[in-house]
Amino acid sequence: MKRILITGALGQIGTELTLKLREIYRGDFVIATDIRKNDSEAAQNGPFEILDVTSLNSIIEIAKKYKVDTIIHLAALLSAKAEASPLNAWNLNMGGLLNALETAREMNAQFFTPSSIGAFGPTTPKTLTPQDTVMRPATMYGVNKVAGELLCDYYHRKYAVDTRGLRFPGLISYIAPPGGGTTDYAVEIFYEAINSRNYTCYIKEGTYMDMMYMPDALNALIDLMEADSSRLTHRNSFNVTAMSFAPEQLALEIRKHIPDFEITYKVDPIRQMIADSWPNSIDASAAEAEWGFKIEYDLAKMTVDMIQKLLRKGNKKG
Ligand code: VAH
Repeated sequence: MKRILITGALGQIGTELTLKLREIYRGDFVIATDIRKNDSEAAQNGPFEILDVTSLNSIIEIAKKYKVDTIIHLAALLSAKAEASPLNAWNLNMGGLLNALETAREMNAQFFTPSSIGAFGPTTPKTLTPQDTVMRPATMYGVNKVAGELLCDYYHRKYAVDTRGLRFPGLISYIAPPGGGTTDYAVEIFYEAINSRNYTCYIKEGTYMDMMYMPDALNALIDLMEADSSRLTHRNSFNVTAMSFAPEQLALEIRKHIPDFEITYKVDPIRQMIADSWPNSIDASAAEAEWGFKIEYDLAKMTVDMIQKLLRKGNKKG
């Protein structure tokens, strides 16, 4: 029986992952942790601990208390917040990751942490970005992600920790909103389309970025963690994607369901700089070949589901 510790469990990925893992495995063996508690189901319907991942003793203490054999490390600052506060980002994104890896080594635990398309930079081939290519990111978040991938591979090579990771694209979800990312517009737009029929987008027209609906992201994470280790040539981390679109294409898809929806633009230069440094589309063939990565939601199917679920939820954030 898996005993899973999730850090950053009340964030965009963690909130839904915690609930899904408690459905798949016995709920009392999925320990959610975050820097503070909230009233979300993830914090209420199973074991929860306050955890600051920058404290090695704290994470080891919780791991030993629950005898964990799997660590899913999600606690991190996303790209825009990291660019606004680079030293804090280094401390949390790298210090927290090192502590989580040290804990996995001590507990002989399997380990997952997400990388991102943010690990690529302006000199990376922009179309169908290969699994193995130039990675010289122009942001602190990207530096953290590349260094994180290398650190996870190091812990696998040197200490035989079973580390695995995914280079996630922008993730779109209706349960917990993202916080401080560059791709957040692709989530905010749905709330505003329903609320006010208008969205002012901070990313300019024609800016393509890879995206994925959260159900596909969670399935990819679980499929990777359950994949036969002997099949993995790569580990940290796999390119995965479901779609690539620019803001105007998402707006067009939303207008098929909300005909009077209007998008306007007020570009945020920092997040535009970040987006411009990332690929337009990435190649996920290594993930498909090595562990059978597949997706269920394309842009049309995701848009229908997002609007239906937000209307049913009453369109409140969080
Ligand atoms: C961000 N949502 O925007 C995250 C993600 C690829 C984007 O890493 O920072």
